[in-house]
Amino acid sequence: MTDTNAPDTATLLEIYRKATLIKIADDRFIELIKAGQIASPYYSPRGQELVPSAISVNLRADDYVITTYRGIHDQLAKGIPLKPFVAEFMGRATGTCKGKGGPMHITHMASGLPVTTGVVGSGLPIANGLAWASLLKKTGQVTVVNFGDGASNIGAFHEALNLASVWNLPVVFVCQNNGYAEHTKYEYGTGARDIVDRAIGYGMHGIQCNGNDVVEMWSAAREAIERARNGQGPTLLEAKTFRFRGHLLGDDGHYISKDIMQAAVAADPMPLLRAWLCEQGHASEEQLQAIEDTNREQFEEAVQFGLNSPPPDVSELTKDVFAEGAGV
Ligand SMILES: Cc1ncc(C[n+]2csc(CCOP(=O)(O)OP(=O)(O)O)c2C)c(N)n1
Ligand SMILES: [Mg+2]
Repeated sequence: MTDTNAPDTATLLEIYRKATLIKIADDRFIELIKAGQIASPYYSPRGQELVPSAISVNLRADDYVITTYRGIHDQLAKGIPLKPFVAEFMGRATGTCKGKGGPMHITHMASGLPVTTGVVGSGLPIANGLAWASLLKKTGQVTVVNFGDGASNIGAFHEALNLASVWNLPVVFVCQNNGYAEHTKYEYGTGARDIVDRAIGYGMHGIQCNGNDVVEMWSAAREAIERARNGQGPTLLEAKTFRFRGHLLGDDGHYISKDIMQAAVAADPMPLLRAWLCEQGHASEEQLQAIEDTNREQFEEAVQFGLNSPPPDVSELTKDVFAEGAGV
């Protein structure tokens, strides 16, 4: 009998494909920024790859994912096309937002990525709006909104959870708890022992999982997404994880103790997943290598596409500012 609480081999390999694509993109963006080929602040998701990879295999193409400045993992996992994605990151005219959004505001409606925002916590009320529209239109879409542990201390988090509960909205609130908000450790800024405990106060279903464990993350996401899809309302899903490269590129991590860092390195989800897939007989070394090679090739094609694309023309400056028909 198939164990419905565990992902099958094809699903696991799809999660691995997404996770390695994120890791490759992360390494390459850092290289390009350091080489002066991209001018941008950069918030690395290294260490958090499995969270959106295991979530998105449970989503429909038309489901929505909202994310933040630390969002390339969420965007790639949802399936944003690589060339316009990289071009947008570089601020080029061929990007998903014609180069006018840049890395902080990458959106792509066709991939179900309507909002990326740098304003901490602001994605949550927007998720409610999208979910409310899906309910009214009876589309069956689910909205997943990603945010950090720090964001759970912002007013918008609490207002959004309350309203989502009252209106029984099809939203999954995914807190990617990486233990830090900028350079502030969780315990210094967060009163709740666990973020998932905050679900109780809003009468909401809550799940906590190890976001770096592929099976735990996949089944937690599946449960939350199915509940939302079946009319059982929202879930607060706390995925415990870690970010290896600090808050933003250039952060030397001096505020993270050696012990914490050592434990995090030992629990790095990427080498662990690779070894586990082989041990469990889901794939051979060669198969996994082939997945990585294909990802690397495709990402590099996208990088070259971006580098060879022009910046937006100055005539674009006043376009796309107001909705058509707004009469301005
Ligand atoms: C409303 C608002 N307040 C403050 C900031 C500055 N800021 C940027 S990131 C950040 C920390 C957020 O931490 P967390 O929610 O844990 O997300 P992580 O960066 O760890 O993914 C802060 C305070 C902001 N962008 N928006
Ligand atoms: Mg955080």
